[in-house]
Amino acid sequence: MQKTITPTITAFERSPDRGRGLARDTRVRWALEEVGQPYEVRLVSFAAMKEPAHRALHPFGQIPTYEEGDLALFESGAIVFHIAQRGAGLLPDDAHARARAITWMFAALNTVEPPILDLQTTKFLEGDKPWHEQRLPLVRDRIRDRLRELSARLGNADWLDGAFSAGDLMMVSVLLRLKASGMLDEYPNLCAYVARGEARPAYQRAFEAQLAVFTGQPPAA
Ligand code: GTB
Repeated sequence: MQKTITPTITAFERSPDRGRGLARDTRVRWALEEVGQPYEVRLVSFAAMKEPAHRALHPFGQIPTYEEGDLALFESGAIVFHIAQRGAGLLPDDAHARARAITWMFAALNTVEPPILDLQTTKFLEGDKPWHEQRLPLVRDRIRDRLRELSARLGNADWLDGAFSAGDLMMVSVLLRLKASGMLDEYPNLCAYVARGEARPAYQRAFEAQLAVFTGQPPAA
């Protein structure tokens, strides 16, 4: 990164997944680790997220946020993009390759993540609705459409467009939310793609740091 100011991000004080990588600070931590930027974390409770002080940083009262000097950002996509633009290794130098990597970030957030979020919503917030059992297969089919298309595009490649980029970081982050559903298993190349992302040392460090909030154990140096 160009600046020497250490950024501060926010993360859950208590995450429903107990720090196992599903909350969106993981992708921000991962991006920071990829570019070698040290960072600080401010943990926030669910109540504090809705207080004016936090809403000044995040109008929707959520995590993650990112503060760097007098710059304050919210939205994990915007934060990862900012980190990728400032640091080295997440966006190619070639202008066209860079534009394509950014396109994949948007594809992850705008095209692939929405049906995956629908699955979480219907599972956890709509389970008691009389139409829940009818809706579930429709939502699953919409996810399958996207997975089939993504799988076809990825083919046998390691990453979506040449070298690993912020586009892959975002796409792997989005797909990780499907692991527990078993739906990824239908697409072996996507499973391998996600595993490649998870195997990256920067991802491992990000995961361990988030988990450490819940275990109380500092991540291995
Ligand atoms: N579009 C925003 C972004 O990408 O930054 C969405 C941010 C968002 O949804 N933040 C969630 C949040 O703050 C945490 S990540 N929720 C609290 C609230 O809205 O009051 C979503 C999330 C949370 C927990 C799990 N989990 O434990 O499994 C997974 C995902």
